[in-house]
Amino acid sequence: APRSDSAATGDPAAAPADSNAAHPSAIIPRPLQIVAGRGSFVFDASTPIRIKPGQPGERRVAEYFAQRVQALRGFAPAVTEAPGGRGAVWLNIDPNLTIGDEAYELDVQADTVRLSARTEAGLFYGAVSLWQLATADGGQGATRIAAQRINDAPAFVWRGLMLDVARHFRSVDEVKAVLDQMALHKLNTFHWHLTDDQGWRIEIKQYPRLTEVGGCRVLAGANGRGADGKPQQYCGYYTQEQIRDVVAYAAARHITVVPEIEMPGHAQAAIAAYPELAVTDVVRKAPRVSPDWGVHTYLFGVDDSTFSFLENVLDEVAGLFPSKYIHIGGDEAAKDQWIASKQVQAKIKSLGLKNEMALQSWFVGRIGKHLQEHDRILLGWDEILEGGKLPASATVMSWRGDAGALEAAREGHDVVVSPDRKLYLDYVQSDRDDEPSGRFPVSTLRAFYDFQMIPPGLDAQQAKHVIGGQGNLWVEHRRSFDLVQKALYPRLDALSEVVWSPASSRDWNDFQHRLAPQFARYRAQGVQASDVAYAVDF
Ligand code: TNX
Repeated sequence: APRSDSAATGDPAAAPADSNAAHPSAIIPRPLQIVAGRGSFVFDASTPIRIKPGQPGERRVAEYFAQRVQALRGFAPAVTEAPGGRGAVWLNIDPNLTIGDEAYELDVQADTVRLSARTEAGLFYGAVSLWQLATADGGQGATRIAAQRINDAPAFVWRGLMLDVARHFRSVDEVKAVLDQMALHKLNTFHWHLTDDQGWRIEIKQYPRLTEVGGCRVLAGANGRGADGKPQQYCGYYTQEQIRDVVAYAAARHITVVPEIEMPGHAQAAIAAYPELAVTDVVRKAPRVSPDWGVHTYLFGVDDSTFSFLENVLDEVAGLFPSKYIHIGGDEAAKDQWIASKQVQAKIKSLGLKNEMALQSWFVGRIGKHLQEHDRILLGWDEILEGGKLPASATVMSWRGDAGALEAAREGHDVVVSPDRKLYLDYVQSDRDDEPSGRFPVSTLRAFYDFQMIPPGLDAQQAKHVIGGQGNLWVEHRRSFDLVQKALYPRLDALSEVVWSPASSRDWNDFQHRLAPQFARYRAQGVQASDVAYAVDF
């Protein structure tokens, strides 16, 4: 957007006239309630952010806000504990407020802005909203924010995004860039898909081969050979120090990182590293880490030594991730190897179980018990419901349509909805020629936006078990970070509104208007959003 020199100097008298007029509230996700006021607040380089003395929570939020403002408007407002004065932005954490954990109140008037919350998280979300209002014109220097009063609180406590880093590895900086955007969309749960057939991406001190061997794969395509005829090997994993760094970076943005360690299926990379973990009377030689995607046959065995391995891994994982949930996968465990194994069949018999499905249920129960000893909650894909009774505290992530969500909620389990086709981010967004590769059919921004969080068929009591939703980005088709970003944005905007805003307040037309300033923000931040999706839906 063009800017005048006087605006860039931050002189309030010369500040642009109501630049927000076209977007009276350029906030995504849409707040619960907005009441328009009169006039506008001049926000410029001389606007102080006032906090109370001895309030580290207010200071952290103020400094985060000031940095975000600097990145887009080119000036960093001063954070001060000095009282009094007009023309300031006041931050206030007040434990006596009677609003929700993540709620905030933002009151923009012509002479002051007051932002209040009961918790630091609430204040953080209010600051994100204020930042969006203050950056709606896409320009630099001084701006004006239309007077308004906002009351806001999220509809769901689990507002998630899953990133698969197993099929294609992403660096720590790239993961942090995704966390930055999650925070600016008020998403609070990052589900990190760390292991799969195509790669084991987390350092486990007791089992170094998991990353030495399991962290490398030969890429499929051209028989996995490069121009020189040699196999094209590529490796990547996170050290435990890097994991701690990412967890802290996320926590500073009010995001919990939930790790996923896949079992009993999607285990080929682990078995390539330690073939003794396999069903050893069926798998007689170590496979290689899968160069190809699809559903593979390698399953963990079910003898005590394999459980010791899994428990040791989970113990290290629990030490790295403070999240109360630990995701154990559970999806797509084709039972062929268990069926073919005499050892496994003998185990099924000795446990008095009916079949392989029941064995998987027993497996999940055993791991759940171990996690419970660490005071953690087992989370898994909806297959964990099959074959027997799931431990009461286990939480289900439903992906195969609504069926898993309905069953879980009816049985009294908490459930996070993330149905394939609806909230998956690996589908293409258009059928245009310049659409990057991805899965078919087309999943448009509009379809994403129209998603209904509560599957039809639940009564009010059961519906309370739907604790939230999440978008899942699988990356079989997304080898580069550019492609990852184009898959994420702007569908992340739609997702954030689906999980934060009540269904009754969602409005597609209004959302489209708010996307225009959002694209300006993406451009200013160097985020590679997909303008294909934007163009198609407009
Ligand atoms: C199924 S969704 C999977 C993933 C794949 C995805 C897309 C789910 C729980 N499992 O392993 O990446 O399809 O191909």
